[in-house]
Amino acid sequence: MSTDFHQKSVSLLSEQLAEKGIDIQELLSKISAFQIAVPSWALGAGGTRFGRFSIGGEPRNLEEKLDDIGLLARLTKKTDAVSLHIPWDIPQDAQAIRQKAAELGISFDAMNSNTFQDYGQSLSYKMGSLSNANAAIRQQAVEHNIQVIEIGKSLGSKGLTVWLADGSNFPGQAHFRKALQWTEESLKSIYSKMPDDWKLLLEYKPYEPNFYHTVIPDWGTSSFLCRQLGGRAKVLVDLGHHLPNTNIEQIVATLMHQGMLAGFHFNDSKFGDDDLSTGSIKPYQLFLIFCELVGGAEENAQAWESISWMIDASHNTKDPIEDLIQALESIAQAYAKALLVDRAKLAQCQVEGDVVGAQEILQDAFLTDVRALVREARVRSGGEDDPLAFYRKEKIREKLIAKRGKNSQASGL
Ligand code: PSV
Ligand code: MN
Ligand code: MN
Repeated sequence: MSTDFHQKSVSLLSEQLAEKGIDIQELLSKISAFQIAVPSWALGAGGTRFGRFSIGGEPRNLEEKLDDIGLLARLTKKTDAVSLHIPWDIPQDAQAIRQKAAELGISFDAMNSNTFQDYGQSLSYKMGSLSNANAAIRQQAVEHNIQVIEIGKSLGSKGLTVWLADGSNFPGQAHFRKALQWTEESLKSIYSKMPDDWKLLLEYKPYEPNFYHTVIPDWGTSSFLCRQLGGRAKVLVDLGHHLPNTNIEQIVATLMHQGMLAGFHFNDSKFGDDDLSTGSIKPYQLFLIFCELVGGAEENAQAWESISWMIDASHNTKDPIEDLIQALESIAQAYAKALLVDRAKLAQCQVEGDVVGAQEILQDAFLTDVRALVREARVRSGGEDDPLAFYRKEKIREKLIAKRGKNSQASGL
């Protein structure tokens, strides 16, 4: 798009919004300030249990993962942090990694522990980790999480994200209450080792890899466990961790009402934990989630700054960097649209029982084309006007393949 055409689009939108009493400058600064962390494991090709197709030029180590995120940061100005997964991303020299990240303008978001795979540790997690009926296995899983905290401390991270694959495949395999009790005790041991300025983000997921029962299947169980730990433990909402048709925006509102929302793992899905690009399947749902977030923060349910933002995606078919550019753009668009909602009028419609009016207000915001706004915010922050076009024009993937090889494989899923 030409610069001239872009400027005309911004002026037109600015005029339209001014008529509604919305100041475009304030919108631009909010959009620019909003940053979303990228997970280290999204930079390589993911896979399914049937196969994995290499994209070529995948980062071969943590340094190269940082390079890719640095590139994303430079092009999009929508991310300034990476979320690491241990043991996939154990730094050989934490000081040097911290230094490199700082040079790229990247900080370390929440650290992720991994007790859902065996990677050479002495006891197997096949039958679970923090909830395992065997105390020695629980202890090993606790120690792993403490090790992750230590690594995070050395990098300047301020959070630990825990996702448990624990559960059972068949009735009778596990004792529901004991498994929950053991999980609570294990989490308490981990929480007690967390620095005072850290937060613990506890994920939930209804099924997979276990298909009969999962120890932390829903937000209620996660919230219950967090409450047993203390004020710095909160619930992490991964958009893919819900049964089809779940009203996720209501869950967000309920958690904010309790001050229990830790943050997000953004992705999208058609069926389950599909980890598809955010906004590619259900953009209206993403917008409604942001409406709750913006409304909840404005009405002081929970401060905007207390919420962590992260992508959690996996790519079997797309170039991961292109996918992340698209995801960051979709998230920014959903946020921008939610900022356009006339909340005072909406509240009025709710009082008057004006269902049609309420729907019109939401759809008016959702159907506003905010692409010029998001682009303008990015350009003003020093990013590329069209990051995807730039990435393709500069043949960045080809250059990465030339440097890292056709069959390089990033550690991760
Ligand atoms: C599990 O499905 C999950 O969403 C958790 O966040 C993990 O840490 C992540 O995927 C990567 O395996
Ligand atoms: Mn997740
Ligand atoms: Mn997931």
